[in-house]
Amino acid sequence: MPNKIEGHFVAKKNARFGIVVARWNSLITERLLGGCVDALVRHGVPEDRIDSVYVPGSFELPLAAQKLAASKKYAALIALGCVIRGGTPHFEYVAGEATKGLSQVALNAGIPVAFGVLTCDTLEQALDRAGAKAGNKGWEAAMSALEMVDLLGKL
Ligand code: DLZ
Repeated sequence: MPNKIEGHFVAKKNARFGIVVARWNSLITERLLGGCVDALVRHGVPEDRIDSVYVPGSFELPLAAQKLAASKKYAALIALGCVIRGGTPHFEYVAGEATKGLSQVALNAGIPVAFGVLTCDTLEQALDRAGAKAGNKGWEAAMSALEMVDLLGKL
């Protein structure tokens, strides 16, 4: 049997988490933030070890995440946003840049940057993924941050 190395959903002692939240579509992103904080706290992260930073829209998430990563204060970052398709190509640009930028921050800084950005066709789809029918993507992003912090500590 190969050695199996995996992360668990546990809060590392003294680990600090930074959440970057887009204000655009705040009806959704506030719910994502609620789910995200709830997941972290329920898994043992004290609230005073969680910082939330607000940016105007999802396009700005990577820059704020980069600045937080550079501070070296955080075990992981979690980016929360909601991009809803409209009648213009804005959707592709905003969602694409947020995705690329956030993954670059993670690779450059060497810390997990969980992707909690919804990319939906409609507000209804977004609501479903922000605490209604399809769970809460903010919660899921927090869980992946916890798992990755634990995993990286073992590698
Ligand atoms: C401009 C814009 C548009 C059209 N749509 C969204 C969206 O669905 N979700 C989101 O988070 N942000 C959107 N924005 C704002 C951009 O992310 C950005 O804040 C502005 O273009 C200013 O740089």
